[in-house]
Amino acid sequence: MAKKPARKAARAAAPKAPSRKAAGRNPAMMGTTRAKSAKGSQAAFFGAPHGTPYRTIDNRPHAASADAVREALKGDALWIDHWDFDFGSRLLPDEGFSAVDLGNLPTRPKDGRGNRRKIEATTRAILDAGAVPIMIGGDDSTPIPFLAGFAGGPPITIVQIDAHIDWREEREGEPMGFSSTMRRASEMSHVWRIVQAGARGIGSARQGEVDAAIGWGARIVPGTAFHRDGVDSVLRHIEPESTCVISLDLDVLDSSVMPAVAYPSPGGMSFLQLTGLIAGIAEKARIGGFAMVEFVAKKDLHGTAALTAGRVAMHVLHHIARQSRT
Ligand SMILES: [Mn+2]
Repeated sequence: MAKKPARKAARAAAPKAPSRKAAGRNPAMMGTTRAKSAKGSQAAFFGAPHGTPYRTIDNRPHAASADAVREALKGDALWIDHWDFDFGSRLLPDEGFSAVDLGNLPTRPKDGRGNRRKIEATTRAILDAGAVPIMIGGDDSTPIPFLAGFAGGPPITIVQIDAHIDWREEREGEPMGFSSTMRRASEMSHVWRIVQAGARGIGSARQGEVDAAIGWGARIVPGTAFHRDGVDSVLRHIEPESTCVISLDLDVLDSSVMPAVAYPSPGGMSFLQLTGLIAGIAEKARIGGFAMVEFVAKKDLHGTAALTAGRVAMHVLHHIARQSRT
């Protein structure tokens, strides 16, 4: 067992270090420094532990997601200047790019309205600072205010990568919950197109929801089509040079690689398929925002799922860094 550091001695040796409370219990996200605003940076992470709850579904299991990802990447972060073989380069460039971690929003499990206000305001503030917002939820209701925060900017294409299409008008009388994410997004005037990749199995959608999505013009590429036709089955729906906001529900990954979600199911994407899709989007268009949701830390087996989720986020950060230099 490792010897515990002598806390009093450490404090005495570094009297000017910020308190543990001020610094946050967890490390900053890999590739970032902690900050209070996104000013002067090109990308900004924040955690959104809770969104809009359903009366009968506990949203608290998602609250630790961002911290679990920060923790899982702690080891890699020490080697951030090493060669990253996924890219054939270093993960991030030497200079000309900086990303910050704004920490976790002070959301509360049952305060849907307040949580939405905080998420939307934070997203907007990051965009106003000229940076790309990166949110780690929370359940899949957290992207609703995240996407709302893009109002007033250029039209966006949402690329929703998810095992479920989330087009319910309401569920349990709640219209802002995680089964209604794309339905609410479709009502936002700045949302120009919705592309939905990876739907599989049975979810909250019935035929009526599928008809509504197709009727609106959502481009739905189910998992079966994605597995058959590859990344191009999705990329063909993305206009060159468009601004894409990626809304990733981690349950799109196969349950064997991502058991740590609320609703794991078989037949999903591999890590390489997902990161290949993200690379394809970054090559053809511009990543204007990224939300990653539905992680459940206590269902993680050995921290491997948190590392998988973290590496997906690092892939996104890599592409954002590249696009901000061109
Ligand atoms: Mn889902």
